[in-house]
Amino acid sequence: DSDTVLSALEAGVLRLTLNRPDKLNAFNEEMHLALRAGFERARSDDDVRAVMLTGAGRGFSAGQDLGDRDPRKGGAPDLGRTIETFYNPLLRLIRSLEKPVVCAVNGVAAGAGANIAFACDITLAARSARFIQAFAKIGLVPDSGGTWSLPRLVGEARAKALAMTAEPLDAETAASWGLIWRAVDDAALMDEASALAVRLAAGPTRGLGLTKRAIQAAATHSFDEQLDLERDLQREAGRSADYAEGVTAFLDKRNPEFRGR
Ligand code: T3D
Repeated sequence: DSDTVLSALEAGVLRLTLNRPDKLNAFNEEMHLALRAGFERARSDDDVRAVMLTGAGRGFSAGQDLGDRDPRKGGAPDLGRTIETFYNPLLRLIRSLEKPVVCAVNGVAAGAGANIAFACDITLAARSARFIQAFAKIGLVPDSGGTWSLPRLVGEARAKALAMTAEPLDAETAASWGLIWRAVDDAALMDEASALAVRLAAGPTRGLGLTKRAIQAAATHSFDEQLDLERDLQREAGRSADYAEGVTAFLDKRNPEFRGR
C-alpha cells in the first residue's frame, strides 16, 4: 500500500487524499497508481456510494511531478505514453464512475491538478485556492481533459486565455465562471465538502449515477438523441429499489431511506 494517497471509507464516502504535501501533491507514478486504485475500488465496492477527493497540506495538486521530467537527468519520456498510461485512465475512471465525485480543492491546483478538479462532478474550492493552466509555462498543452472541459465550462475565449497565459484564477472567479460549484471560506471547506459527500452517499446512487451519465452524454448528443437517452435511463431508474422507496416515502410523508440499489 502506498501512503501517497490516503484512503478512508466512512458513511458511504470514500475519501481520497492526495498526500505528497512537500511537492504540493504533484503526481509521480506511485501516486497515480494509488489514486487509480482508489477510483477502481469506488467502482467495484457497493459500500462506496460517493467519493471525495482532496489534498493534504497547502496545495490540492501541482500536476505532474517535474522532478521526474528533468531532461538533464534523462527524464524526457514519451509524454504521449505517460498520458495514455497514467492520466487518461484516471480521467476516464472519474468520468465513468456512476457515483458522485466531490472534489474539495484545498489550495493551489495547477496543470493536471486543475483539470482533474474540473473533471469531478461537484467541485468546491477554498477561497484562497487558485487554478492555473500551468502547461503553457513549460511548453505543454493542457491535458487531463482540459481542452475538452475548459471551452465547455467557460467558452472558447476564456479557455484560450487561461490556457495560453497560465494566469492564476482565484476560486471566486472560477465559481462565477462556472468552472466549479462553489468557493467557500478556507476553514469551512472540509466540513462543507464532507457534508455534501455524506448527503450524496445517502442518496439514490443508481439515479444519481444515471443522471451523471445523461448530463455528460449531452456534450456529444443532439436534442433528439438526448431525449431518447433520458427515456432509456428513466426506464432503468424506474426499476430501482430506491425509486420505489422514494415514492413510498413521499406518499407516507416520511424521509426516504435509500440503499443505493
Ligand atoms: O509529464 C507528463 O507526463 C505530461 C503530463 C503533464 C501534466 C502536468 O500537470 S504538466 C504541469 C506541471 N505542473 C506545473 O508546471 C506546476 C509547477 N508548479 C508551480 O508552478 C508552482 O509550484 C505552483 C504555482 C503550483 C505553486 O507555487 P508556490 O509558490 O505556491 O509553491 P512553490 O514554492 O513553487 O512549490 C512548493 C514546493 O513544491 C517546491 O519544493 P521546495 O522548493 O519547497 O523543495 C516546489 O518545487 C514543489 N513543487 C511544486 N510543483 C511541483 C513541485 N515539485 C515537482 N513538481 C511539481 N509540479
